[in-house]
Amino acid sequence: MITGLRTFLLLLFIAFTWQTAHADSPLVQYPGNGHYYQRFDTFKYWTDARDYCQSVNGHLATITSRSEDDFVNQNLVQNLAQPGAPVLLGGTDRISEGTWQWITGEAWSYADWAPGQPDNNNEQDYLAYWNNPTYPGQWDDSYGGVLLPFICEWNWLTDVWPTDLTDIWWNPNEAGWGMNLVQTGSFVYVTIYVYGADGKPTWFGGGLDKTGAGTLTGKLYAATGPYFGGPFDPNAWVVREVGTMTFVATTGDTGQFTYSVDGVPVNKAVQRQPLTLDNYNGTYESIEILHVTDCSNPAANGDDTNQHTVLITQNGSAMAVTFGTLGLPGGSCTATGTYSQLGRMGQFVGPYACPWGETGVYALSQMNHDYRQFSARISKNSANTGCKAVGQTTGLIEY
Ligand SMILES: [Ca+2]
Ligand SMILES: [Ca+2]
Ligand SMILES: [Ca+2]
Repeated sequence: MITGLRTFLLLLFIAFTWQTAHADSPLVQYPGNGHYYQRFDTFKYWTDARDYCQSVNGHLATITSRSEDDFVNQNLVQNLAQPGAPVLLGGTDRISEGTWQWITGEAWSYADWAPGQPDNNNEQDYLAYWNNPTYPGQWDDSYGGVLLPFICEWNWLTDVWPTDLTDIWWNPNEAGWGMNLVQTGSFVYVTIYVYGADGKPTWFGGGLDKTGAGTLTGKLYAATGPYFGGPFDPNAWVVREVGTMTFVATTGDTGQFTYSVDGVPVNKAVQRQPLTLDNYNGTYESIEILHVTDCSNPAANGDDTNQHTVLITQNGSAMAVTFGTLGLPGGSCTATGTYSQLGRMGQFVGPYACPWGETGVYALSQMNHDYRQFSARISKNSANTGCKAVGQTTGLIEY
């Protein structure tokens, strides 16, 4: 009995902390610079938070003025963030102790340290809103090895989670129903095909608008109309609002879809439905835009644009990607690994090696192929230089 109660309380506690841990803030825009900000309450280490913001095409927030500071603090931190949990920002002094830098390269011209901070207590190198009621809105140097909430910043709304959700989505354990998403810009049209209480085919539709990074919301509609076997009488078409829907993209390939029809709530985990494997075999003229961090030689950090010839050989899920680096001796590097695909989007990951001895891990995600070109997000981690490159690439097939 005691054990049962304890288990119940433990489960209750887990459920409670899980829920609060995912109460991400809404997306807010600061009129002063037009930028967008969102607080994420899935706790991460600073480097993982930095990588996450990059993966959704933003950056850990940089606070470069009193007014930006006040806006972000008042809308995302004070009385809003989880009590006692510092909120990570995109500043660090890990390269040179005491020399604080923004990860974007913006000038360090403004700071709002709490009294006594930064104190580098036991090697603190990462900037955070302290979220301490004694020092409301002020900053602390915090730890890289503690899981904390964080704030991403985007310069443009079109940058906020720029995944193209267009695909057929389903739950692989529930074959027989599904939904189509068709995205243009930050708008997504949804068609859900399910079954009514009578077991007959039923579909709902409506539009979703982006309301946060990876979050879209909208109204859901049902329609009745003339029998398909007869003449189409437009006056017989009747549309009725039945509820609301929310799609939360948990990754580029998975999401949580919540909707209601006349008060009946539905909550489903969905993912892109596997259709076929695209054929990437070919030689491409490719451009990649990379953001490079963590190099043991700090001078190698920064933004990088490269033009490559990329050779892709593919046999089913076995894939090799050879990428040349213009201006470097020794020719090209080759990554050998596995390709997989859900719906329209593929991914590849494998170790790479170069003739000059460099090795590392090369990954492409959100790969999209449309006959003569491909696009993908790219990440490349060098075992030799420590450099981590994250960015985007596109390639046009060569004749
Ligand atoms: Ca900023
Ligand atoms: Ca420090
Ligand atoms: Ca400190």
